[in-house]
Amino acid sequence: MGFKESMKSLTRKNILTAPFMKEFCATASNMYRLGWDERNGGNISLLLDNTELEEYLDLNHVERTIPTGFKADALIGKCFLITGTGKYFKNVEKDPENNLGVIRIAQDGETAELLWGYSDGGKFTSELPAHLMSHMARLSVDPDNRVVMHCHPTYTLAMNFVHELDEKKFTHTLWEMCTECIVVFPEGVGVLPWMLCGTNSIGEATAAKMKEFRLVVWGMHGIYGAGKTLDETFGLIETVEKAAQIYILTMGKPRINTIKDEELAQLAEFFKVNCRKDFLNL
Ligand code: 2HA
Ligand code: ZN
Repeated sequence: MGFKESMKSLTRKNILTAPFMKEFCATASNMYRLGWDERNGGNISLLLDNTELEEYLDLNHVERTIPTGFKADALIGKCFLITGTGKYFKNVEKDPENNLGVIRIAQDGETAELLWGYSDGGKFTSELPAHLMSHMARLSVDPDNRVVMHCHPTYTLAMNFVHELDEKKFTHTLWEMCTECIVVFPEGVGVLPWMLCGTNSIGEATAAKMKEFRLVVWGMHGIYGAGKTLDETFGLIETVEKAAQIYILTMGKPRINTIKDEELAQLAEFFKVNCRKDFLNL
């Protein structure tokens, strides 16, 4: 070990104290508290900054390698903090090292190098294809994207069973339910039909939608969100879930008052957001 390397290892900090780790754990706990992640439901991945990560981990030390089963060449050398397969959001905060892992995409683009975590011999979420493919899609349209988040929010899921799974109609209903919706997700919500989860196919379908939307509903399963920060991504899903809750609570009752499309357009104009005009009926 050279002088520079040994200085680095002497000053290396405990990763459990890292701000990104604390925020990640707090986010998982919040999602659990809201009932979005029963049992092992849901998964989160956060793209890390390698220079920051090096303050906590020796990036030359690989614990083990795990094949991913797909190519992610655009992510070679990039590191992610990501939830483990079969792990419960309920337990993330009290035992991050077992429930989370830090992986780096190896030079071949299809192997994950485990740098930290999954301490009981586990591995990354079964939804790794949807996560990494979504990261690639989002980064291609927004270089600042860092987060992909999946969960099963109750009212959003309930809405899937009683509302048409049509992107325009689904988005329009959400926009109508809360004044803030069109400002928070002006591009709307992408919608996929029910598909087999955990596969490369659902990963590819999700990533295709992610080029256009930061939110993608998985029909009768849950939702994916993407964003620059954990807060932004959580906030997107939280806003959809709130709107879906209002929809379910008012469903089947006479709608005496509604937010009109002209009013939605006024909101978009006033808050200077570029909304999907074709999702409005003007
Ligand atoms: O990993 O939510 O979609 C648990 C899930 C799968
Ligand atoms: Zn799921």
